[in-house]
Amino acid sequence: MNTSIEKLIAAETDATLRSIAEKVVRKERITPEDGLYLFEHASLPYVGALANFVRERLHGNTTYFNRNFHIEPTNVCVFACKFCSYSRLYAHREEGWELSTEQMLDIVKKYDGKPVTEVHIVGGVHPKMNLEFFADLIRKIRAHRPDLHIKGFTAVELDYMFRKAKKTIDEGMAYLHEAGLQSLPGGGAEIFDQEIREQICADKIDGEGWLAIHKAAHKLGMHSNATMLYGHIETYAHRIDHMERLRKLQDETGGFNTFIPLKFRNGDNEMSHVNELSIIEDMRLYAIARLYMDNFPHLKAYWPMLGRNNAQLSLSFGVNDIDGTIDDSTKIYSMAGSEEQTPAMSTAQLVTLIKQVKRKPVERDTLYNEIRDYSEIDIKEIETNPLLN
Ligand code: V47
Ligand code: SF4
Repeated sequence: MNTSIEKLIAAETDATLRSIAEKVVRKERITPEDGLYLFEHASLPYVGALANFVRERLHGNTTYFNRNFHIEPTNVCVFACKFCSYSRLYAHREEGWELSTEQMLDIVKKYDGKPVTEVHIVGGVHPKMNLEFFADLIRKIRAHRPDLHIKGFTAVELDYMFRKAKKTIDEGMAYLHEAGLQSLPGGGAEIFDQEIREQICADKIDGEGWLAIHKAAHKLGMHSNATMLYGHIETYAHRIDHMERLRKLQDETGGFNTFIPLKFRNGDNEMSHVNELSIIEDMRLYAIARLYMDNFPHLKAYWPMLGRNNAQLSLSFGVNDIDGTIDDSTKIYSMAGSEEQTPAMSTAQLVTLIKQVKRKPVERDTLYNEIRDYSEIDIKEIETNPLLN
């Protein structure tokens, strides 16, 4: 056993915290009660060291990033989530944006010849952008750039599209998969507990509906991510309930790649009166998530939301993935008050960020196939070689 972990456990005076840590070391699953106990009683250094132990057992120092860009087709949305700073109601759609298929293809074409591997498509739920509209968009992107992995649409968008098209979840998912949709992002999950949902996002798909959409995608062999919006009005028990439901589905399907906690940002939305959490609480959450989500291979800190410095810090608290280059192609977080007002990082910047904390930067594709290990490549070479930067 790792002696520093043995010492950490031996020095702990709380017997419950000691027994939870022993389970982690033995690779035994921790229970919902254990998870709650960690949130209520564990210090940041304690859960941090344990999470780092698990992270290194799974991935060593490897820290993944990808080269990606987003397309946000619209911020017009039929829903009215209280935490959302980004959407504009359909009645006020003149204040928002609506991209045509041609405009979205122009965004894709901007990356011709550039070594991006993924396009992430997510936006508001616009009543006129239906299943056929998006199937057509996906087919056109694939025809133009077959090597680009298309990760698109939250379960909220999909649920709405399928209902409007009068398709079952299985039929709708198969239809988009056939058109070329390859995986699903993790958005829309928020907090599964219905009482919390009623207060923050009453009118959209419920937790069980979200899980059913991801299950249908997994059944087709597609992979997906899962998010959790934390740090608003939820309790520790709600976080555990959320992670437990995800862990159960993952036991069944194995289709999730990564778990992405999303910190609630309070800029310019109907929940602006709710204070944002401290960085200590953020890091404790990442660490406990790493310990709890034992069947999720990856834990991602999404830097446009957390800020690049905090994302870098999270690499010591269980996180092994910091998403991608983004290229200033998303507005969800800048509009919610994130310090990242124009989120874009070059490969050299991402690599530097990871190297500064003595981790190994590895570019991945959406499915975590390794594309390139950057640990031995000089930063100057990355900066000057257009294929690398
Ligand atoms: O579902 C909206 C969140 C999500 C706020 O799968 C907010 O790789 C914090 O799904 N404060 C959409 N969060 C983004 C998303 C995502 C992002 C990055 C990577 C992946 C992936 C998926 O954004 C929404 C909601 O939970 N969100 N407003 C806010 N004020
Ligand atoms: Fe619409 Fe998504 Fe914003 Fe909710 S979070 S209002 S579903 S864009």
